[in-house]
Amino acid sequence: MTAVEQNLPATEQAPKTIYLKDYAVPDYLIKTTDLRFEIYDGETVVSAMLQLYRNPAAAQPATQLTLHGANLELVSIALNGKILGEGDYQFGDESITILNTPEEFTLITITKIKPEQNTSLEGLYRSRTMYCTQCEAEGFRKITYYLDRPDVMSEFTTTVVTDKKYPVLLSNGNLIDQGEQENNRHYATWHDPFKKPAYLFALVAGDLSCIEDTFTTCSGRDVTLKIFVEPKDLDKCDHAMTSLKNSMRWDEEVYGREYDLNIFMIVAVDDFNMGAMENKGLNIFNTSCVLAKPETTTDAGFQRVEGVVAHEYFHNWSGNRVTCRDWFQLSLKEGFTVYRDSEFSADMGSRTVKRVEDVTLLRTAQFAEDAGPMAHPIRPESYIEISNFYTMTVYEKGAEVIRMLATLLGKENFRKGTDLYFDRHDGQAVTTEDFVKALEDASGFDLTQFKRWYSQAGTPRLQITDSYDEDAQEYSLTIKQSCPPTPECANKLPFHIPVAVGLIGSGGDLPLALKNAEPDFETSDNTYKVLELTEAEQTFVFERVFEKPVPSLVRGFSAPVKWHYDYSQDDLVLLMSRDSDGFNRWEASQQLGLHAIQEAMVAHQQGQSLANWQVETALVEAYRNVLRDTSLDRAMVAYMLSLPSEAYLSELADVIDVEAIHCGRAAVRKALARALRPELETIYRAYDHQQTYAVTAAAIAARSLKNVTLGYLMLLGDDALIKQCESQYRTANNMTDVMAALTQLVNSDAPLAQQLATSSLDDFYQRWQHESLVVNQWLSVQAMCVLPGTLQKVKALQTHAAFDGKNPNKIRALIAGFCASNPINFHADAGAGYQFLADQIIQLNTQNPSIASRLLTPLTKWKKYNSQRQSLMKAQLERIMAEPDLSKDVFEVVSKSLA
Ligand code: B3K
Ligand code: ZN
Repeated sequence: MTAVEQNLPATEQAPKTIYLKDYAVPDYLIKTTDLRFEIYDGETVVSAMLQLYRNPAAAQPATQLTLHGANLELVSIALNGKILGEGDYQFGDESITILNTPEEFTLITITKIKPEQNTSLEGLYRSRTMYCTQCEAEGFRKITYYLDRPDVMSEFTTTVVTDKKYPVLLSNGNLIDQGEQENNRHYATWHDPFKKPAYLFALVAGDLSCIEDTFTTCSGRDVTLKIFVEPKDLDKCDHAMTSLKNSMRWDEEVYGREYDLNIFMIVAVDDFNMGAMENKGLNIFNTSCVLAKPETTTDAGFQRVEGVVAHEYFHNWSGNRVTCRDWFQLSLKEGFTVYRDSEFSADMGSRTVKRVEDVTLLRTAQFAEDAGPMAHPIRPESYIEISNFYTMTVYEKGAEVIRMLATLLGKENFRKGTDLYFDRHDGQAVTTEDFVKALEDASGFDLTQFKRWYSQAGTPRLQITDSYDEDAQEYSLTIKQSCPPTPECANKLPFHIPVAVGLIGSGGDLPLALKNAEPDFETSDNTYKVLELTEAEQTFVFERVFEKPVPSLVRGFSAPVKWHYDYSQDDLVLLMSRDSDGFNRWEASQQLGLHAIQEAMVAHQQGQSLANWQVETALVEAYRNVLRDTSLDRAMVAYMLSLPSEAYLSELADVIDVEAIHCGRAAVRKALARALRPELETIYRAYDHQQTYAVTAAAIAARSLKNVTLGYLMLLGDDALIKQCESQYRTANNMTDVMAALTQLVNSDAPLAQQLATSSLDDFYQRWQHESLVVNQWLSVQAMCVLPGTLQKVKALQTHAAFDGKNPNKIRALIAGFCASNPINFHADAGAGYQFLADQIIQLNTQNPSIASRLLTPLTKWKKYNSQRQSLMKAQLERIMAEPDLSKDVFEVVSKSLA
């Protein structure tokens, strides 16, 4: 029963929904914000002096002011120097309203907060030895009374006063004063010359060490760069610093964006709800996204550091200089910035590999979100709790939407558009409409229809058919688009979709001449064409096609869609070896693999044993060719060899058959391992395990392929191979190879592997127990073990010294590792996994609502399972729903899932 159904008094009723259509400009604006933080053990006193004035753009001159505020103890409040009494203001739900406010005034509030007790990790809180903040989206209201909305931008001056046991005192902007006080205390004052919304405010106080460097900007200014960490982590900052400098240079070269302050700081904290935060001049990072060194960090970890450092740095322009008018516009900064960081990573490493990784994430996690109860457009129309909308859709699909704009406009026009956008809106809080308008104005393109990508949720489907007229030498592609209904909209209008294509003939790519088309001046490559699909159904005719081609469709995944064309196995084998689009070679390998797995799944569903499952010779030969093709990028070989994941197979299914997916996929992998053993062993043996570790694209690629082959070989259960794997675990000089070997030992059911897994896990913990981020890897490898009995182990690990139920990284490693990344075990044992997850949510609901709500994701998918699982999952959602004091975060996700 919901709060509404229970007839509760108004204050306890269901939390209220906020709508985009209700947006109104703020009544007051804040010229300057002067903050003073007196931090004492157990309590912090915050004094805020705000210069307020009526917003000339408001519909009517306001005579009262409502400020946001949550969990604050008000000490005093004064308007223009006069202390206000109880009749001068009223408290509301997370707010205070000051009555009879004049045109312009100074408001001074003094409040007390308790950072030590703040387990939500929003606002000012304590992480291990330091104090830090997280204000986006609405955390600033937990610090002081304020207009905590992004369209109120103010100039901040911040003084932090603490005991000297916290020697480092930081905030946004430039240090303008510092000094000593009585009682062994000291202070620092920072001033940020750039107006900003409160969500970009940051403060740090702690005993921190730093590495320092400088960057000379394109106009010749020297910028000091500092990365602050706990002293023990000082040896793990170099990669982040290099990534930062590369990002700064790249943003100058690719977008013409120069950094604007004389100092840029990053602080790493252990307890952090997400990856990092782009506070002006003072980024605060989860340690997992800053710290990296070969002995402790995997290649994926190194790449994550590079990507997140770049992402947060790029926000300085896409987010900070030009910010969001309201939170419905979140994708304005997030989609654009993800697109920017993804292009940066593509330029730093391998473009095709990065694209494969991004698309894999998109079509497992984002497509699943689009198909579930929380589906929303990249610009949502409503929300209950904005924290729930930092989603795959807003971020990753948002980035795909920007990518499509770049594809449609072409490189030059896109850059003209972004230049105009930054120039026109510098210092403003704007909307996605403003962004698109700038691109239209700069390029002359009409993006009216394209804007449906911002307002319609759901993943469009493309049904593609073709015909070849040999006499006319014409080849036609007919594309039909549709989009399934989502909670906010049943009938979708056609999208404007760029469909990049090529045609493959017997000698490779064919030249493309589109019938009745304007000559294309921009592309020099006449074998690649972007078709613009705008109708529900459209036919594109190519002329002078001298042989029947195999189409290479949606090249580079040019649009976030699910597409289907009826390829034969031979077509796919051809594309896999001959397509000039590297992404589509991989795509063909995935479709081949998918067919093979689906066959095995059917056999499993029919009760056949998969013990000696065989795959078709053509498939084996296709993979053999890939393994032998030394011209191919090793990373691409690794990805081609990695069959579609269980998550992707689940996303594709109408009803998810957990066991069939797991067993079918495993059977195909094992069949390939048996058939390709000599080639796999050759690659594995050829790898030089003693070479010096490097994080170059080539070295990462070589490790990745070697470890994929190890994964296949370990399926054979052969003692010699198992010993080889254990030897890799023991002797590797880097964490990528150590973890790869450990993962294989842990997941193999061969008795020898199990025995070695136990000893290796013990050894690993002994060795790394003092490195928190490494311990997280140890937790997740166990949580993700596919063998039976994992839930019991996870429960036991919750009481292990390695686990800390308050630390989001540990929760993600152990709890999410099991519930979100171990389907075969999460869905086993008559719902024990579901109950376990619900227990965790109930516990976290009050402690850290935003983490609780994120953890819920696997249960929200309940309608995709068979009826028995559906009822077990639903029962747990209902159990959560019945809890008293449900946070807005959890309430929104559970109620929408049950609707
Ligand atoms: N902007 C932050 C995310 C804040 C999430 C608040 N719940 C990090 C980022 O996207 O760069
Ligand atoms: Zn971001």
